[in-house]
Amino acid sequence: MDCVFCKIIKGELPSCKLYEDDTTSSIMDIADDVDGHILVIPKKHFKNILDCDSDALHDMMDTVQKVSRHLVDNCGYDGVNLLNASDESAGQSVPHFHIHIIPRKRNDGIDG
Ligand code: DGP
Repeated sequence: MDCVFCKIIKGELPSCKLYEDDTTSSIMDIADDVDGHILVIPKKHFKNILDCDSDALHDMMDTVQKVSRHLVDNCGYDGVNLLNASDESAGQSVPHFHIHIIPRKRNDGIDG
């Protein structure tokens, strides 16, 4: 399948990987928009949250919490925003389920 995130997970494309376990991978987003923008991705291909099974969803949220805790406990951030776009109608540009983690600091000036 011609899926950019499947290729990253298989090691066929490079990525800056921050955390990995049996079912998920966490990488830096390629977009140079905000510091520390991370994507959490299931290793199994699902188009988005609408077709993700409950085991994979549980594993994804577990990883999202782990990575978020790490950012707050060890990297000087105060909180996080989580973002998911499911379906092109919602702005999804990569059709492999992923959750964005945007690390936040008090008064960092980022909208949202
Ligand atoms: P979304 O628009 O919600 O589907 O987010 C897709 C994100 O994926 C977007 O922020 C940019 C990121 N992205 C696209 N291609 C690559 C890639 O090859 N490597 C990495 N690390 N991120 C990518």
